[in-house]
Amino acid sequence: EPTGSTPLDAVVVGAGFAGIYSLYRLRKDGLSVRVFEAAAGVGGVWYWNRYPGARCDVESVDYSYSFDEDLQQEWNWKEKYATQPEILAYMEHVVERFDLAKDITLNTRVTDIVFDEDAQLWAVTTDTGESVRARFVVLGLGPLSNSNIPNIPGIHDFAGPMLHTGQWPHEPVDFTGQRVGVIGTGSSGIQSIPEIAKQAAKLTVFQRTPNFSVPAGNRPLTDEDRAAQKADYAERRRLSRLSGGGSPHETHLKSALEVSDEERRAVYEEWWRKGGVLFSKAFPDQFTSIEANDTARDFWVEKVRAKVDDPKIAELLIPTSHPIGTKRICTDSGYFETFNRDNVELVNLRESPIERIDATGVVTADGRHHDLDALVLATGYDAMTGSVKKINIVGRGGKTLNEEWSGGARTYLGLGIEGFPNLFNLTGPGSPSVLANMVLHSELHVDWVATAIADLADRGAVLMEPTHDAVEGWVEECRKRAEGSLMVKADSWYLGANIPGRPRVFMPFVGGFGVYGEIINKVAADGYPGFAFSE
Ligand code: NA7
Repeated sequence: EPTGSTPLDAVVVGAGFAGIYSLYRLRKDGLSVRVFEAAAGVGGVWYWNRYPGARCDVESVDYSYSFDEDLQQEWNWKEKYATQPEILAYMEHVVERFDLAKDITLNTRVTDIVFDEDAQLWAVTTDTGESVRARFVVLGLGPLSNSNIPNIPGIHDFAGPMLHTGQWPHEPVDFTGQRVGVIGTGSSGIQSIPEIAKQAAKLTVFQRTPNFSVPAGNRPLTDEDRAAQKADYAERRRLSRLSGGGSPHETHLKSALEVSDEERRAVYEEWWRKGGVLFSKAFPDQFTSIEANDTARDFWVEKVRAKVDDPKIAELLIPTSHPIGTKRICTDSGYFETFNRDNVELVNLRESPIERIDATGVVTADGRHHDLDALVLATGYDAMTGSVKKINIVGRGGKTLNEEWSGGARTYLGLGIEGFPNLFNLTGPGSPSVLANMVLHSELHVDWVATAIADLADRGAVLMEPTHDAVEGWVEECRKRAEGSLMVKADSWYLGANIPGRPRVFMPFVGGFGVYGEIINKVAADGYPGFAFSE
């Protein structure tokens, strides 16, 4: 766009759940909007994460948009926990249903976002050479979108296919007859390992840190299930918005330490049956009291020991490095049982770290060469800030966002950044996004931003940005809340601890999705204390 032509109202970066809804909502509010998406299709992480077994750990009925009643009544989820292809199909359906594609430019990566102080506009440049100007920038980059490729000596010498779970090829990968290695036992490893084991001639799992995982309890949904869910949707959404994690579930009323052993056991059994991440939310003090947390851990350990035939392997699979739930608890379908198979070997990297990778496999410190035809990297992400940092974002006074965040991410309410007026970072640091249902969280953020944009016009202002004190206050609030919980006791990606050299700052707001929503909506209702406005 030549300088001088009419600027857009808003540029949205990313066409995942947050970006798609941003386009829908801002366009509905009468704004001119363009979305840029680096991938060849919409979907964000659900476009990329095509690894076998990829599935959401939030129930499909909850992990879907609430903004349109007809949409939520008409869409039929097939399973309790949707697979990646089903979620992607849903997102494509939403784009088509609301005629969004015409404002989405695919195959286009935003490289620079630079604030022009004289024009009071953002200049957005892409890798296809396009340049546009806009009053507002909405970053919907996703907190888990920048793959972490570990810096293992020789990794690029591997001659066979090397696949990161978050950049999986589109053509289905067939491991039949192959010797496959998987590095990493986080959610992505734990979901893909059972599926790969079924195909491969031999599967070697390279485990540095074991993880807690609970059976998903997935099942197909019947017509009756769907009818019941839909009849109750309004109430389900209401409870979800008040809840800690964005799903309609409440913990037991009493502490894990107040109830009898029998009752505690019964409660854990019930939540184990409910499946997955919910297990860390059976009692209200599981994240604040290590004694309470230990009761959940003991129950979990007993369950896992019963699943694994070889007691020595069972012990290797039991985490000792962090309290249960302080890294996002994983959700599986037969993960621990997979280690009972003859074609699966667990390599304990704590005892014998990876020394190097060569053309034909992985060499561990004990001198073993693990021969491999294919290597899967389930090694996670430079989380929460990784994708933001890849873009050259320059705010007031020529200061880059990377400079602003060099000591760790700093935001006000997880939405505004000091010195970056009219730029909103969705579902990132300072928000509870990664601890919550990302779809409802995206809606919460986008609705807040849309309201703020409308309110800005109403007060006759052009720019809004958080004050220094407001950012300081929010950073401190997030720090205090995190330190009051057990969440800081794990070397997790919440802290950036998985990426060498990153400052250790606990990034998410741990006070709960409902509490967070109340805080940000009250700020809006009170006229945006903590934001400065200018004309
Ligand atoms: P995670 O949870 O970050 O897991 C990454 C795994 O990869 C974890 O087991 C790491 O071990 C391991 N890893 C990373 N680098 C290495 C090296 N260099 N050597 C050996 N092992 C390594 O990523 P996921 O993709 O599984 O899940 C991300 C989120 O997506 C998940 O929490 C859900 O919310 C959805 P470590 O623990 O660092 O010792």
